[in-house]
Amino acid sequence: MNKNKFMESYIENLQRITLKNFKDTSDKDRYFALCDTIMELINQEWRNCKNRTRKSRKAYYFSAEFLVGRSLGNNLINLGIYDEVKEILKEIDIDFESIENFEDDAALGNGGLGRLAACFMDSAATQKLDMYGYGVRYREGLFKQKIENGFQVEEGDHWIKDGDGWSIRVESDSKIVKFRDQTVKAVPYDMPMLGFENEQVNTLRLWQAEPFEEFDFSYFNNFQYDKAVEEKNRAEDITRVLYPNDIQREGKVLRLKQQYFFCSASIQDMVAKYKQYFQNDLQFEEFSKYHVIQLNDTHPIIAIPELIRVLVDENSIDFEKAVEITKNTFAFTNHTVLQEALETWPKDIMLEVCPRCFEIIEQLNENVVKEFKKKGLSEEAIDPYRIIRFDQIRMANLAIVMSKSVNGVAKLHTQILKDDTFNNWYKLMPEKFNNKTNGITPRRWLVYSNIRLSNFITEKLGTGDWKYDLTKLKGLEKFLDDEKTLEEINQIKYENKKDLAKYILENEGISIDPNSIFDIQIKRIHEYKRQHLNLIHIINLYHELKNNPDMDFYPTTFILGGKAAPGYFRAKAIIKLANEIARVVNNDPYVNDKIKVVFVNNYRVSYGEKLFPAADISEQISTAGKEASGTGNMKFMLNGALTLGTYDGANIEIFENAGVENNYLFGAKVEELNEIYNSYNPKEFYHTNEDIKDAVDALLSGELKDNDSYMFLDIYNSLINPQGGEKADNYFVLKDFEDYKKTHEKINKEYADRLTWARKSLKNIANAGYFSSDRTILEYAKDIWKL
Ligand code: NBG
Repeated sequence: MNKNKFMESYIENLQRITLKNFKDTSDKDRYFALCDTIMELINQEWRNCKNRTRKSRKAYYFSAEFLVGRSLGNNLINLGIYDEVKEILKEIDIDFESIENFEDDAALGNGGLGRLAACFMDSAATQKLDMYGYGVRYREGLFKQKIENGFQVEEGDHWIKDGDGWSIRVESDSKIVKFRDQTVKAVPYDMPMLGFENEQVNTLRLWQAEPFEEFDFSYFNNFQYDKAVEEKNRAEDITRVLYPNDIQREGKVLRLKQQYFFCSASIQDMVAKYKQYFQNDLQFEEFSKYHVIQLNDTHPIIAIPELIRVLVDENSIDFEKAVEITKNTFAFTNHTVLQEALETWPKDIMLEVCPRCFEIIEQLNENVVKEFKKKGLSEEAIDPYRIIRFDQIRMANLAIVMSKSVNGVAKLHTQILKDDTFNNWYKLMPEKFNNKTNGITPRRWLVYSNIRLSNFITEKLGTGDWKYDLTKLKGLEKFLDDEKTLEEINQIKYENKKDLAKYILENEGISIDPNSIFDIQIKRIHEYKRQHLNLIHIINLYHELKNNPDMDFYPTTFILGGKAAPGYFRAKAIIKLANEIARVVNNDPYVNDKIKVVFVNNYRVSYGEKLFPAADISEQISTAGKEASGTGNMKFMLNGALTLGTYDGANIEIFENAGVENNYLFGAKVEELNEIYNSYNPKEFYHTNEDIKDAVDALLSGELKDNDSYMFLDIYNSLINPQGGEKADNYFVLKDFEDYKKTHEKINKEYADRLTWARKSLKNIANAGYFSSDRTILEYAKDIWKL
C-alpha cells in the first residue's frame, strides 16, 4: 500500500462525502470515509475474484445468521495494513480507537451458530476456497440489552441507521420472491470477505426485502395513503428483525417467510448465473458438479424443495431428475440435540407461505415411504423417517434424505447424533454421517483482539507463519520450562486484565482488581448452559467467606454476560439473579476485597474481543451431552485461559489436545446421566449437602431480592420441585454442584503458584491450533464439498 496515496484518498473521501473541511468532520464522518477508502482499495481484487470464479465449483453456505460483528479492524488486519493505517491516522491527528468504536456490531446472529458462519467466511477466504455466503440483511440485528434494576430490557438495534460502510447494493441482481399472498423484491447487499494477507475476496450476499412496486398509485391517487404504504411495510417486514431465539424455535408465519425469502432468492441467483455461464447445459446435467450447498442447521432447509421447484416449474426438468440433482447438491449440518430446536412446520403455515414447496415435500415424502416399503419396512417402522407426520413437516428428516452429507460439530455431538437423535437414519445410511469439529478464526480472536499475545507469539516463534497455520503454535512448547517466557505470559495476561478492568469500570461502573482471578462465563443464557450453577456456587462461596473471613482464598472476580431470549422467563430470571448477587456481594465491605461479581451489559462480539484476552478461567459448564460444541471455549483457550468444564461438546477435544491436567474437568458424564435419568431426585442432594441447601435456600430467604417478580421462586422450583410434567433439575445442577465446588477450590489454590499456572496457560495456547476454523473449513472442503 502506498501510504501517501492512501492518506490523500482518505482525506478526499472524507471531504467529498461530508462537504466539510477536514477539521470540522466528526468521528462518524471519519469512520465512513475510512470504510470508503478501504472498499476502494479492495475493489479491484474483489472484482477479479468474482470474475475468476464464475465457472469454478463453489460452496454455498446458506445461513439465517452471520454474526459478523465489527469489520473495520478485522479488514485492516486481513489486508495487512492495520498498523500503517493507525499511523497514517495519527499523523493527521485522528485517534483510531474512537472511530473504531463508532462502528456498530453487525449483530446478524444470536450466538455460536451465527458466529461460526462468520468465522467460516474468514477461513474460507484465507484458505483460498471459493465459498459464497447467502443470508438475510436484517434491518434490526439482535436486540440491545439494557439492565434496569437488574432486569434485562430489550432495545432495538437498528445497526445501519447511519449507513453501511461495508456493503454494496447490487440492484441488478435483484430477484422476485413469491409467497402465496404476496410478491416481494429481494435486493442483494454484498459484503467483501477478505482472506488474510492474500488476494482472495469472497462474497457474503445478504438479501433485503423490498416492495415489488414502490407504491400502489391507484391507492395513492384515491387519497388512501395508508393503504399505499401498507404493501411497502408488509414487504419490508420480512427482513425487519432477526428472531432473538437461540436454540428455541419460533413457529411463526413470518419466520418461515424469512427462511423461504432468502432461500428462494439465493437458489434463483445460483440458477440464473448457471444459465448465464453454462449456456450449453440447459438440462442442468452438471449443476451439482459446480454447486454444493451447505445448510447451516434447519433454518435454510426450505431451499431443498425450492431448488426442485425452480428446476421443474421454471426450467422444465423432470421431477425425478430434479430430485437427483438436488440430492447431489445439498449437505446438512446439525447444531444441537435439543428437541426444541429441531424445526417442524405445521402444514397450514407452509401452505400459507409457499404452497408449491409443500406439494413438492409431499411428493418427496411419498418417495421415502415407497422406497422404505420396498426395503421391507412396515408402516410403523417407517414412521420415524416420514418427512410429514400428523400434518407436521419435519425439516431435519427432509434434510437428511435429500443431502449427501450430515454432520455434527464436535466428536461427542456427532456420536450422539448417530446413537440417539438421528439413530434411525444412521442405521440405514451410516456413510452420510460425519463429524466436523467447529473452529474459530485466529485472525479476529487473537491477531486483532489480543495484540500483545499475538506479537509475543510471533517474537517467540521468530515468524508470523502461525497466523496461516495455527498448528505452528505447537512450537511454543519449547518454552514450557523457560521461566522468563512464563513470566511474560503472566505479564501479558495482567495487562489485558487491566484493560478490561478499565473498560468494565467505564461501562458497568464496577471497579475490579486485575490481580484477582478473572473467572468468566459469557454466552447466551440457557438452562442447559447452567449459568445458575455458577451463580449458586457464588452464593455459597459468599456465605462461606462471610462466616469464615480468615479462610485462605485467592481474590476472584466472577464475570458473566449474555442475552436471554425475550420470551424465556427463566433465562431472564438468571440474569436478574446474577445482577442481584452482584449488588449484594459488591456492596458488602466484609468480602469486597475477596470476591466481586460483574454481569457485563449487552455482551456481543465486540465485547467478547475484550473479555477473551483477559480471562484466567473459562467457564464451560453445560450439562454433559447438551452443548453441541461451543466455540467460546476455543476463544478462551487460544487466549491462554484454563477451561473449567464438563465432559461436553468440544471441551472434550480441548482436554485431549491441551491435556486434562492443564485444565479443570468436573461433573457427570453423559453415560452416567443417561443411567440415572429416571431415578434422579435433586431433593436428595438438597437435603444431604449443606452447601447446596445453603445456596438454594438463599433464593427465597429475602437476602436476594427479585422485586416481586417471582423469578427466584421460579429458579428455586426448577431445581427442586417438579412442575407441570417437567422434571425437577432437568439439567443436573445439584448433581454436579459438589464436584464443581471442589474444582473451584482446587483452582483457587493452584492459581497462587503463578509459574505453574502460566505453564498450563502456555500449554493451552500451544495446543489451540486444532481449533482454527481454517482446519474445520479445509475438512468441509475436502470431505464434503470436494473443492
Ligand atoms: C449452537 C450450539 C453450539 C455450537 C454452535 C455452532 C445452535 C442451534 N447451536 O454448541 O449450541 O457451538 O451451534 O455449531 O445455535
